[in-house]
Amino acid sequence: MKWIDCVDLRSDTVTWPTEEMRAAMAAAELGDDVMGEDPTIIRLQELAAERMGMEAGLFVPSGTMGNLAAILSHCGRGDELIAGSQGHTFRYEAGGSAALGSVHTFTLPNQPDGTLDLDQVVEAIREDDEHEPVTRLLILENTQNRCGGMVLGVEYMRRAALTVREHGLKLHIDGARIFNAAAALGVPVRELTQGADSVTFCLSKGLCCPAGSVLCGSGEFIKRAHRMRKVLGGAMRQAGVLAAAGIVALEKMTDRLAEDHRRARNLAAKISRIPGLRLDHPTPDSNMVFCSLTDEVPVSADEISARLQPYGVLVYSAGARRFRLVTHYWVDDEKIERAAQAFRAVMRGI
Ligand code: TLP
Repeated sequence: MKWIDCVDLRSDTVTWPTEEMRAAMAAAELGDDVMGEDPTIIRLQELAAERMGMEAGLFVPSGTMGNLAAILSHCGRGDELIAGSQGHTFRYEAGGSAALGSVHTFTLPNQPDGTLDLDQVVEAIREDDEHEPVTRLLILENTQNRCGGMVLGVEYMRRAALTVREHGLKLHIDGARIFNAAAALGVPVRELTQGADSVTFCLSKGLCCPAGSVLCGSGEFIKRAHRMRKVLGGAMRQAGVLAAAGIVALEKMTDRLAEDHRRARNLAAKISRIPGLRLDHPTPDSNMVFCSLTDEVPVSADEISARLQPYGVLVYSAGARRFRLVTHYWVDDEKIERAAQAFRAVMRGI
C-alpha cells in the first residue's frame, strides 16, 4: 500500500508538504544563506519572529538542533539547566547538551498535565557555592509530548517566565508543537511565548513542511545562536527551497491544527469503546491520543502494531503496552474511522 493510502498515526513528523508548499518551493527565490543572502529564509525568519513576539529568528534544520543551539547560546560548560524528566531535550536528543556543550541537566518530574511544579523549580536552583554548578536555564515543552500532547496554558507560561526572571535564569521553550497549543487554547501563539527568552518551533510536524524549525529570541541571542548553528554544521546554503514551505506553513497551516485536535478527540472516543484498550486521558488536549492495553490482553503493543499493518494502519508503541496515535493533515475523518475499525478487528482477534 502506498503511504498516502495508509493511516499513518506514528507521528506528525511523517507529514508530506502540501501542493501549495511544493509550488512555493519550486518558485522560491534563493541565495547563499551563510552569506545572509537568501531572501526566502530572511522572510521566514522575520515572519516567525513576528508570530512569536520576539526580535529575531534563525532557520535551523531540525527541532533538535534548535533546542541544542539555544542551550549552547544560553549556557556555558559546567552550567546547569532544569528540564522535565519526560521532556524531549532530556529523553530524545541524544544527550546533545552534555555531549557537545558540557551542560549538566537537573531533571524534575513532569506533572500529569505536562507542567513542572514552579516551587520545585525554585528549589532546584543552585546556591552560589563553588561546589555546585550554576543554574542558567529552564526548559519547558509546549505541547508536552510524552505526557500526552498536553497544552501548557497562558497563565502557567507567564508565571514560569516571571519565576525564571526573578531568579536570574533564562527560559527556553521547546515549542516543537507550540502552534498546536495556541490552536487548542484559541490564542495567538505570542501569548504563550511572552516573557520567554527563546523558543524553538517545528515546521516539519503538524505544519507539514519537509524539514526545518525556527529558533527565535532577542537579536543579541540570535547572533550567538547563529554562531552555534555554524558550530553544529547546520548553516545551509540555498535552503530557501525549504523556507518557502515554512512561509506557507505559517500563513496557511496554523489555524487548521484545531481540526487535527477534533479528530484526535473523535479517535479517542472510538478507542474508548474497544474492549482491551484504555485511554490514558479521556479527552486529548491536542493531536495525540495515548492509550494502553488492559491487563488481560496477552500480547504486547508491538504485536498489536504488527497486526494493524495489513490494514494499512501504522501506530507507534510508546512502551511495552502503550500506544501513541498522532493526528495530522494527512489523516481525515474517513481515516480515523478506518483506524478505529482496524483496532476493533485486531483486538477482537486476540
Ligand atoms: N519528536 C518526535 C520523536 O523524536 C519522538 C516525535 O515523533 O514526536 N521537541 C519535541 C517536543 C519533539 O516531539 C520533537 C520530535 C523534537 C523536539 C525534535 O524535532 P526534530 O525531529 O525536528 O529534531
